Amino acid sequence: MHRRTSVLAILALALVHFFILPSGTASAAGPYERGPDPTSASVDATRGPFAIASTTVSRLSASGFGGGTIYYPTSTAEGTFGAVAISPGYTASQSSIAWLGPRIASQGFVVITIDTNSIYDQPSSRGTQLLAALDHLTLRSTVRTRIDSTRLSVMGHSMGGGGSLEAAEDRPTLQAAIPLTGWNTDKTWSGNRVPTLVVGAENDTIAPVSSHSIPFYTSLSATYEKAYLELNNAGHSAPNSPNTTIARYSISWLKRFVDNDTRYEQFICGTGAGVSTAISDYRATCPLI
Ligand code: 856
Repeated sequence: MHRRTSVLAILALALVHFFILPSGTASAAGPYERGPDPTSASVDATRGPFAIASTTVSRLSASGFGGGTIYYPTSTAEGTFGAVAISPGYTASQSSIAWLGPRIASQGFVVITIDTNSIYDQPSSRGTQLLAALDHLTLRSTVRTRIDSTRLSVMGHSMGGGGSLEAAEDRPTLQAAIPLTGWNTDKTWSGNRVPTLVVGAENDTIAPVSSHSIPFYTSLSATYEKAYLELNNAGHSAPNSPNTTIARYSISWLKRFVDNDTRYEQFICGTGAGVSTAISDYRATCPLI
């Protein structure tokens, strides 16, 4: 190749991988960033930019949890993805939190919604089962090669949310935890080092924010990233159907802490963060530590 042509080719290649800043210096995008630059509309959307597929994990094939459904981006063009395991609440099955599977996977995560061994399992057991589901994802699942096993996270509803706090405290290498209207008799989570977004519902009478989500949030160490999102006028079952506010803040939290994607910080700590008629309270460790 002519020297002038090869210089141009190298410049063009560099531009694919680097952003040119106003200062004239170039900086690499985070290596785990996936998908296009987000917008307020894209974090609210019912589907993200990735095409997805799903595969079933039968109860018989599962070890340490009750089986589930894996939702995953079909593309392998951007490398591996972070992963999320999600537990339902007391007496509920994965169907109760199914909407979160495709909603989060289409933003660029491998997601497993689980059934628990028993629908009566308590939060500590649900925490252990979330970790077993992550182990299944990374070690045994048919999609294991699509997953970055160093970038894992947990979510759950009610007793499943209480379980997500248990899982985070038990496995501090997790990158994010999101209890959704979480329920747990344990209100002391100062030992949790995992960036945690606590989502409460203002009118919840099963896990009242005054005795669950707010004490959870307050007990978390300010040494680690945390946020409290309270859904205005909402009840305990808000996480059981598609909810734009839950999606927006959960996706942003997972992107920021599982993918180390600072493009999403605007939705956690920007001027508009927590400002909505759908939000009755919002607190976070802003600016992020
Ligand atoms: C949907 C958690 C004393 O505790 C309760 O009454 C209670 C009820 C329900 C849940 C829960 O996980 O609900 C999610 O089943 C605690």
